[in-house]
Amino acid sequence: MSDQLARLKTDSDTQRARFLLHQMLRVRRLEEKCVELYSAAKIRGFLHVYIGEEAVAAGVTAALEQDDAVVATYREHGHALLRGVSAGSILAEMYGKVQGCCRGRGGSMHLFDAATHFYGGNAIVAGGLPLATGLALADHMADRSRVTVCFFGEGAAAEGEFHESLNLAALWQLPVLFCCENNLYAMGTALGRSQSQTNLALKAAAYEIPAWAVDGMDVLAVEEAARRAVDAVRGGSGPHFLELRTYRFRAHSMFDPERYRDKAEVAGWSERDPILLLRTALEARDGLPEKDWAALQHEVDAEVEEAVRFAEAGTPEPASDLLRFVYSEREQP
Ligand SMILES: Cc1ncc(C[n+]2csc(CCOP(=O)(O)OP(=O)(O)O)c2C)c(N)n1
Ligand SMILES: [Mg+2]
Repeated sequence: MSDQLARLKTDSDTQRARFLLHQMLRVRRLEEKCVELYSAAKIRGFLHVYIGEEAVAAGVTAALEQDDAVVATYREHGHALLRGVSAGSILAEMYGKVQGCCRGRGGSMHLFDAATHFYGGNAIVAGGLPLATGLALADHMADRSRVTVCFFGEGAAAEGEFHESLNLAALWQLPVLFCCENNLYAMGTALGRSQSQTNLALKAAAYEIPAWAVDGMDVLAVEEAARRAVDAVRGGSGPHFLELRTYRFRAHSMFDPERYRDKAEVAGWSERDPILLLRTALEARDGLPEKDWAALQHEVDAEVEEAVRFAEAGTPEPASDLLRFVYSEREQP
């Protein structure tokens, strides 16, 4: 019996799984549409999709409360969507329209939305770690019970900011959950070609941070691990670290000839597509009749099509506004 099947025991497990399946599908469809729109030159600039890694964002965000903060990388469309940034404002941002979450000034890599506590969207590898640590420090000093979750790729472990952030978070026992999205490659560099220690949880353990590795293709396992870690962080046990073992099915970005990995390797991982795994487990439990699967797809397609309409109908920022927000517009006292 698969691990997922073993986790689906009761009706409420099945309901929960269907929710997670829906969340993963929303991310998948939105990004498939992004790729299509990019190819049609509707979206420009850089575009890094998360296709294959959806179980990580879906499982972890499902364990959060509304006020919790999230910091992510440039591969962050799904994290933003699942935290409540609407698909319309995400797409409008990529189109460079004022209706985007950053008025079209940030684009794909810099989604940001203070209202949902989604603090980016960071193009600098490891740049999110000190930001998340700072947010957690502020919460700690203000005695707030909020948790900050920081997503980053395994490539970040080679950066000084990773080590500085883990050290200070542990030293000051800050309420932050570090989620390392280990998809085995940093652009074209395999983990073992850049790191002497490839066990990432051990790096966190060196800073006295409780850390464990999770199958990042199994959304139920991710959610369970995230719940445990988030509860511990919220309960005052200091920072925690999850290494989520996953894989991206598509190229690093839209400009990547993928010469560093075999097609057979990608095909092998595709058999563990997180959406396929969960759908199969649900069907085996009679928890997803064909008509429900079709309805789910229909719902997700409708959400994405509506987002495209919203972005297309948006307006570019007038040239006269382009110097706004360089400095604060607040009245000086
Ligand atoms: C400080 C810094 N160095 C280099 C780059 C160029 N760069 C962009 S993405 C990337 C790979 C990062 O890989 P990883 O952290 O594993 O994230 P993934 O893309 O796999 O999600 C690099 C080196 C950058 N953006 N920032
Ligand atoms: Mg990576």
